[in-house]
Amino acid sequence: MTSEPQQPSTHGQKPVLSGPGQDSEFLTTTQGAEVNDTDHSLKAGERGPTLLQDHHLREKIMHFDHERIPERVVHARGAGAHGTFTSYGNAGKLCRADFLKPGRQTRVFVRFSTVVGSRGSMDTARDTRGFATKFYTNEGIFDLVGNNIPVFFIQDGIKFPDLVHAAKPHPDTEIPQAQSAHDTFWDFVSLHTPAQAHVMWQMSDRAIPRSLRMMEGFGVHTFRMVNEEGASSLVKFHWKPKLGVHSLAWEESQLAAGADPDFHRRDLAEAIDAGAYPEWELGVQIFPDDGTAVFEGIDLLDPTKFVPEELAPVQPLGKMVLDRNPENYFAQTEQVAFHPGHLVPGIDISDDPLLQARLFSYLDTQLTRLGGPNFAQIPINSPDSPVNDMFRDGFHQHRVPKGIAPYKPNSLDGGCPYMSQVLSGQQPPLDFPQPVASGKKVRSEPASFSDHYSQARLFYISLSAVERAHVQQAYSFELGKCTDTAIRQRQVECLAKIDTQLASGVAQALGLPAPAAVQLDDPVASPALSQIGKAWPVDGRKVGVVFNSGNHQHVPAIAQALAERGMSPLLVSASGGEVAPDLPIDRTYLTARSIEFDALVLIGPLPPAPDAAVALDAKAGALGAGGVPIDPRVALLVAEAYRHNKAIITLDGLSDGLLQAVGLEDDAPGIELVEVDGVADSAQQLLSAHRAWERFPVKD
Ligand code: HDD
Repeated sequence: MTSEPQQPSTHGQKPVLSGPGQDSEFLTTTQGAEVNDTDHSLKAGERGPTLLQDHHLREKIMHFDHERIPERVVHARGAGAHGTFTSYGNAGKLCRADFLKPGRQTRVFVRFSTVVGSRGSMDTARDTRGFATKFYTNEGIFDLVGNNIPVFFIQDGIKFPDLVHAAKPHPDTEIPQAQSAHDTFWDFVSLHTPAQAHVMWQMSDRAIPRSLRMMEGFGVHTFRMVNEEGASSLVKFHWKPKLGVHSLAWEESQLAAGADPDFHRRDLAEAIDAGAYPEWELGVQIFPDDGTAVFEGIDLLDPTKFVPEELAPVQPLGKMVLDRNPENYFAQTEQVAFHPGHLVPGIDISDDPLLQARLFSYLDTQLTRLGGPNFAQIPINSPDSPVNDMFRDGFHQHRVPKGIAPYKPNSLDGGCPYMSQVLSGQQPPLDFPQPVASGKKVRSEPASFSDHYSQARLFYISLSAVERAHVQQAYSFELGKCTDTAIRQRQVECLAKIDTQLASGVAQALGLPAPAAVQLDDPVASPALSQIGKAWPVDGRKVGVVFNSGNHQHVPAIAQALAERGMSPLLVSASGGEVAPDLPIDRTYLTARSIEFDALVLIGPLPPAPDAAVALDAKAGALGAGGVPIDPRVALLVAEAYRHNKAIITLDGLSDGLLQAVGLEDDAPGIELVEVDGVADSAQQLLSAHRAWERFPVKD
């Protein structure tokens, strides 16, 4: 290794990157002393032992040894982004929070996450996704710490360690990573049946999102909103993505786990870089606060229950746009600390026993994770509003508080700081004076908490046939990975209480007898729960334009037309380089995999297999024109896109017969043969439905 040339000191110049910890032009120790060699340790002679007196060596290694902090016990794997929330200004009658007033714009930071996997696990695991938003309002931080599924596994926070111990890898082998397809998970959820509703969502396509940009978010619990007059309503929070809710195919999510474990975080970062800023509307379902906390027979304090949108429509309150990637993963995405108890005046909690336990857990966990009680001083956690908390000292104290009387009441610091009401006079109290039920101390739950199946059924019957087929496959896969027959059997019996056909289909896949039929209710379906059958914007959708070195003349026009409609064209050819100045080839046949593309545009003739080594990788032995084998990597790319119901567009006169050559039908749904100037229209129209679901019809 060679040293960088040592330059003479020219004090006073600004370094290229400047800021706290980066404000010297020269490398220094943490004590600010300049360093003139960071490549060689100080030794007693060139071939001699290293000297303990080398402070730079010791300090550098000491800091490196402590670079890692404990990962989150759950939600360890995440991706974040900065953005802005703009209020629609229509919450006046409902909520006094300042950030919901007309014209308010509030800085936000969002962290999306998987739940079960370690920090380095794959993005595309079948799992619930965390959707946590920090609003830096001018009345303090408001954290909305939700998930992409509106119901939870358990009803009481005291069960959280049991749930997480069951879902995490087995404690003896630490296998499997980031998966629920194993004995302990299914052992727990088949015994602790309040989990059945959440597990139903988890076995649906919701648990394998196509993109973090295409997920709904839910506050899950019922919260309280209080207006200027002190009147209270109960609410449930919803995030609605502008791009709609879309998912991967199960096989895609497994392929991505190997081919691109960073699939979701890459998608988010690239979309923001490309200016395809993800957007969500924040909305609330509103329920009267009549003292019952029950709406249309649904217990609003039971976090395993949701309220169908048809019964309580989601009222939009504002829009969030994420338009800036984090500057530093560790400083921001890793160190951000959320807490459901970070609330602002006008937003309050309910008596949901899961929420109550969370209020303790999130502060507590940061003490270990962020090393002490001063984590609110870490820049990503600092409020934009003024702070005067009277807290003193502790690990990692960055403030230098003045005065001698950090206690109340005091006269020595002029009685400062004052209490909020003293300054604002007329405001209603910050704590909502909710009447509290009196009674005996008990460890029990209300009778309404004992319905564990009706909402799992409601969700299932609201899905389209193809979505229900995916659910059945997911249960069959996951239980197929369980080794204990009694656990499989028990879960199939739970399914019989949800849907007879589902239970018998899964039983058949597992080679188990169909469970005894159970009398089931016929709830009214909630069409809002299905992801299929609507048209959505195509912003940031990735279209692979596949061609061969010799046939690129139409590529610039096609790429431009796709980009003009907001899609992201990715050019794929036999080898790297440029198609035109500033139009690089993004992927080669070696680096491309079908999972990355929402649609393919194929420009023939596609190339023959280049050599025997590549042919060895072949999964499809397709023949091109004249009986020459087509490059098997391209054949595989096209075959996978076809199998995953993706749009495939071929060019009239250029790609005729190409699909048949790789053994596929060129008149199947979602396959179009068009002129060059029709490619973008065709891609937009096909992608607006996400996938060509009719390609492989499923019996209803
Ligand atoms: Fe939790 C993290 C969401 C129940 C204890 N949770 C965490 C994160 C999300 C959620 C999105 C990641 C935040 C981030 O990105 O840093 N959790 C939920 C939802 C729940 C829920 C929607 C139910 C409705 N959680 C829950 C319970 C407990 C916890 C019942 C404990 C009693 N959750 C934690 C935690 C974590 C956490 C251990 C890990 C890291 C952290 O808090 O900061 O305290």
